[in-house]
Amino acid sequence: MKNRVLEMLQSAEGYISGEAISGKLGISRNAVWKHINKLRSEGYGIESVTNRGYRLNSSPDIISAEKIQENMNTEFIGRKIVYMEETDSTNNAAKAAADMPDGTLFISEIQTSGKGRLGRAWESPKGIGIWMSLLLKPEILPQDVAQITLVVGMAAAKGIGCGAKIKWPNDVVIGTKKVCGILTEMSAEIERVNYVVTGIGINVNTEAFDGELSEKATSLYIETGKKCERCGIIRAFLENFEALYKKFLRGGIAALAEDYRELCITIGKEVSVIYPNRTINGKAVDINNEGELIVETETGTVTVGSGEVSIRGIYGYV
Ligand code: BT5
Repeated sequence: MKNRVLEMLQSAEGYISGEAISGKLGISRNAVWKHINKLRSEGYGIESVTNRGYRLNSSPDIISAEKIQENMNTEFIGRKIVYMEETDSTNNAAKAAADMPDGTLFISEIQTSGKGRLGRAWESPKGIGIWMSLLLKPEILPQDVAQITLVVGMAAAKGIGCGAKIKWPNDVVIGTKKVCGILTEMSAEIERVNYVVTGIGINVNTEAFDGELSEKATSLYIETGKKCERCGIIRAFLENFEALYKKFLRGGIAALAEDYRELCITIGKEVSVIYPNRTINGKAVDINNEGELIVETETGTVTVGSGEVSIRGIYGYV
């Protein structure tokens, strides 16, 4: 019934009286008032004026499968969507439902235990970000799965817009700050991938970050001063991802290299490559066909796999 009240507010031009709503829906004025209050508590801005009635001024940024899929032009990516109000981690949710179809999207309003790489935590507050994971079933070798992170990074940078760039291998940044992180996991045997789960976290309407994160994290709201509608970004990501992923499955990273170089902020930069037990400095010059970073150092050229490293610009995070 609450949804029918909402529909009436949405289709009204201007004000609609409580009496008109109660008459049309066959409920009491008091019941209408209760539904209006419930909608307000969900974030709808509903004005009420004596003798005129109610008017819907603003709607909360709600995620729904329907809204994401509205006019979406993908074939299999995001065609099935599992929406959750809350979960520990959308990557875990996807792994627990790995029998679902290739391209299924898992998305949650809040993650209580969002994960970064190497056991790090990913802050995923309610309602203001995009916390989602794609379940993929590619016929590729396990050693090539890390390359999917690069494809996801490209789709995320394109979907986010605002001049977002990729910081190799798994960050998307605006300017010098991280707006999006990617965590790719898999289940595989030696020669065969069972499934891949790639998780994407995008800070959308975060107003400010606390502590350490205020130095290195940003959101679309912080960058643009405007609240953004999350479903549009998700749809743009899914459409970009499917196009890039199909190319990747046909021709590997080599098929995307040109586009990647344009989107990657790391290439051409002086970087520190931080391994668990040592750090090397040099200039990142390119990526190879395996998606590894080629770094020229004083003692020669090294290729860096995405596994256990962090990259820092010599002069800061990027
Ligand atoms: C990542 O790890 O950047 C991967 C993040 C993946 C998150 C998505 S959300 C949906 C899916 N479900 C999950 O549970 N995870 C995925 P890493 O490169 O290790 O970076 C982690 C570091 O980024 C942390 O140690 C913090 O310093 C920083 N960080 C944490 N939360 C952040 C946020 N919301 N925005 C920007 N930086 C953050």
